[in-house]
Amino acid sequence: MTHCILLGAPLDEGQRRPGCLMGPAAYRVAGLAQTLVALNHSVEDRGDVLPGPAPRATCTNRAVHHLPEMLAWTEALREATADALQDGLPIIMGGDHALALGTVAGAAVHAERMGRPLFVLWLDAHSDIHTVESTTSGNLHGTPIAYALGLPGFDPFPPFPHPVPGHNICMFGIRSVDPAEHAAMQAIDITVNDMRVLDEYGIVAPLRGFLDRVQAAGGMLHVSLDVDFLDPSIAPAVGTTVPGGTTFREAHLVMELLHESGLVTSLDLVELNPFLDDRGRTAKLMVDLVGSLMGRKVFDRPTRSF
Ligand code: 6HN
Ligand code: MN
Ligand code: MN
Ligand code: MN
Repeated sequence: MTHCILLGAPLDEGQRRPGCLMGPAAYRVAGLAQTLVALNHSVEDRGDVLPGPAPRATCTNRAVHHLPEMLAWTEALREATADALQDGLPIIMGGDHALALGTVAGAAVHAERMGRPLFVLWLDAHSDIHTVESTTSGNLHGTPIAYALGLPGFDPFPPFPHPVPGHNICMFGIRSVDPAEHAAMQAIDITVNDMRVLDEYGIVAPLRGFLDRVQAAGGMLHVSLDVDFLDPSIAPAVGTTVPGGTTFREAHLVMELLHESGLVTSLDLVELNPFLDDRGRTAKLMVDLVGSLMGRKVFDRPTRSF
């Protein structure tokens, strides 16, 4: 039994399409808490995180928008996530992916306190490794990985607390990478399992390889699940759809393997835009995936099945 702590992060300033701020409400309506309770977990919904007043801040990249708001969210989410980690498993209900600027930082603060290394599993169509300087869209939801790595180019932000080394970060589902992101990843020892890798090897071997490394290092594992990891045909409620995403069965398998590993210590649910949903199906699918991550299975196997 796990103590699950729900944190709402109703931010949508990390991109330009309004709607992600309705995400936490959609997860509550879709029965996230009830799903966890049905799996015998205890649930504490701490409500929505409230950012403090936005500080004055500017940067040289003219494309960047909502920088002061993002600074405020980052600080509030870092504190809320680090606090929640002391009491249980934080599940951050977004909100666009810029929320991970704060949640991964909070996980890093906690991991450092515990004297354990932090690992990050990034389930996304995008690599989100722009800096505040390199982003051409100006949308800061494309930057949290670079921030977590402690890369330069985040001047207005506080330095990332205890940067995560590249070899502790693993990406799955990648199929949209901008030129500056591509260059950044060539220079860093980071595991990029793009769709080419999944097509050739399937999802199991690459994921087990990463989880074995987390286990061997005694690491904490932060999982960041972007709705666009999934194929748009099954998860339409996202502003940045990219064709060729993971299937219903692949995504559930990822969650089941994560459950079996027992390694996950914090979880982001990001980029859900309920305004774009089709009768709640994406919100419900995301809740179902959390169910698999938290131990729901079709059949409990006493021995082996084949
Ligand atoms: N996400 N690379 C594009 C950009 O605007 O920087 C897309 C970012 C998508 C962000 O997946 O959370
Ligand atoms: Mn505190
Ligand atoms: Mn993302
Ligand atoms: Mn994405």
